[in-house]
Amino acid sequence: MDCKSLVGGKIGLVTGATSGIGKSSAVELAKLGVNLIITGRRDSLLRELQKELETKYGVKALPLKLDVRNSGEVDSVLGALPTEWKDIDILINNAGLARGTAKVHLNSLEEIDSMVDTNVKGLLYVTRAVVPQMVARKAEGIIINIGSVAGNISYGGGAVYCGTKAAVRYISDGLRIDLVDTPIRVTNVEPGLVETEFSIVRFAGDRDKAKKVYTGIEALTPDDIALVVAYIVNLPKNIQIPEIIITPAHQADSVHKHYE
Ligand code: NDP
Ligand code: 8X3
Repeated sequence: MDCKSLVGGKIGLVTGATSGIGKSSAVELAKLGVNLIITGRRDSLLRELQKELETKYGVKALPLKLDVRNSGEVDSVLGALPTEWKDIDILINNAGLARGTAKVHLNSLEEIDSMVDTNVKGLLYVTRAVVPQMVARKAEGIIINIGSVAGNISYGGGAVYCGTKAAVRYISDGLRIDLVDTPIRVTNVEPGLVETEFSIVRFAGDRDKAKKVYTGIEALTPDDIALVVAYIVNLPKNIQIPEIIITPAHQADSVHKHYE
């Protein structure tokens, strides 16, 4: 455990920990000595990560198969946590996705539902399952929502995704206001291009198409975002960062990017 950690021994919950930003964030938090509830739909990847966190970083990890779109599952799984895992202090609302690049009036119902249900409703379901116990315990909690630069400026072919991330930004702001009389801090982390499975999911498994998104530009890595997540989590308790935008050097916002 890092001896400068202010959060060693605390309990964190990361949604979407099977891949990308969520997985890297779990690793960085484990380096700070945080015991971790790791969630996602792909059970075998959760178990692999559990092993890595426990053996490499010496923290405890609890893998929980959880689809954030399913409110009943969120309530029953997170409502039945073993006693030693109930007092969650750190919540990383990360699970999310984009589907396709169709014009908004041509998006399929499945694309619309999966983005809205995961990125907006799922985040709200997890928040309502976790935050009340933080408030009741007067915990010095920290909530990080993974938004996006796409939530600040919309782009063609991404209206639904951008709309969901704008919602995440406004939900983060509202949550921060609702918790202003508590010690809990809320940060909306807004990354630009990060090379993860994100584009593979967006393009329904077409890896060549996904690769092109990051060809000619040095994208961020999920580890880059995880460093920022760990930095925020490990700040002294009087410091709150309401939002933070992180882009590669050659990206100015969700629209302006320079490809070599
Ligand atoms: P990945 O596809 O690599 O990871 C997405 C994670 O979300 C996976 O662990 C996946 O787990 C999980 N997830 C998706 N749907 C669900 C669901 N219904 N229930 C539970 N977990 C789910 O992408 P990223 O790491 O890039 O994405 C993480 C977050 O970062 C997302 O919110 C994304 O919008 C945001 N973001 C990404 C950027 C990028 O350029 N990559 C930029 C800005 C923001 P599983 O499939 O196992 O359920
Ligand atoms: C993903 C970043 O710019 O591809 O949230 O929309 S972007």
